[in-house]
Amino acid sequence: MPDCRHRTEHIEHFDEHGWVLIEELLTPTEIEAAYPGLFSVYPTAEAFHSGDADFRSSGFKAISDSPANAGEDPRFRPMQFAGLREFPFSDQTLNLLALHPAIIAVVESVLNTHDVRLYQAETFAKYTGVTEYDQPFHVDYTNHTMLPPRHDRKYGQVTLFLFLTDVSAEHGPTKVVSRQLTDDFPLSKLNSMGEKVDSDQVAVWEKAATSAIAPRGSLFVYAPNVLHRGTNMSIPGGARFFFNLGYKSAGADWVGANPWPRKGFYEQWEPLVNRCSVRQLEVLGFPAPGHDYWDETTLHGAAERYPELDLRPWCEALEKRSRMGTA
Ligand SMILES: O=C(O)CCC(=O)C(=O)O
Repeated sequence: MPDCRHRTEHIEHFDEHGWVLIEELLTPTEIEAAYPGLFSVYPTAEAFHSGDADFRSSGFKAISDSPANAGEDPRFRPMQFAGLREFPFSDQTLNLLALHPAIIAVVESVLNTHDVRLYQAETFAKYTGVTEYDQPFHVDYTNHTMLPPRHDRKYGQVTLFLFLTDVSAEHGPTKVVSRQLTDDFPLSKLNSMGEKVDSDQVAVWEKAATSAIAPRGSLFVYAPNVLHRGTNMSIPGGARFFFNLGYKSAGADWVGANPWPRKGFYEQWEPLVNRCSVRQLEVLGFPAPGHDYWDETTLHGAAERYPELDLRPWCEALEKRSRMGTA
């Protein structure tokens, strides 16, 4: 069922600036329902900073004193990414946040099509003191797509941060710059591997940047050619958790990140499929009921692979096509 919680003004803001922050798209209850799953993957801020031995904390300490992690200048450091974990997780409530109908509705509006796909889903955790989280301004252009994005919404892609905890000015909020200020700037200079940009230019962007500060449940949405950067976590004993999502228009084969078929052998894959609606499965890439892929054999094979999945919508669509002589 469509669950449209955003407003036209949000999409207008996205069209004008290339980004929008939709405050409290999901409720605190919806977000907190995923905390048992989230905190089976990560230590809470309190657990992490307590200093107690904890297997969930070890990845954040491994190379934190290496030269690659030293200094205070804004750059990309390996430890900034220590908190990335790929979907799907063993907790289905956490997984289903990535496919929440209200998020799919935002993506449909932004990309101006119903035919959308989730191509990336990773949770991200940052803890004060693990590293200097300040990054240079960059766009996500090179590591999400092999080709430059179009300026209209055709073949679109969009990155979204679903805030799993509150983000204040001290929680290293993302800083973002309106696309209007960078429209004439070559993308290759702005990607994360790009050339250094003149410091006067950076100062102009810094002054114009907005910090994405908002409570848990908020959704920060930005286009692949929008300049942004992570900032340092300064809150004592703090942490920030978010779901990093990438959606694209179906058929944009030059855009991608996490291939879901590779997750097919994870033990959490089948339970996730069983919990998804038809629409959520379409967004993961299952052909819709009535698609030409479905015939007696593929339906039989799908029933064998996912014995608990209710395949009636696909069966009914095939029967209808058979009656009409189109199957
Ligand atoms: O943490 C953030 O807010 C942004 C991170 C980011 O842009 C990146 O790691 O490339």
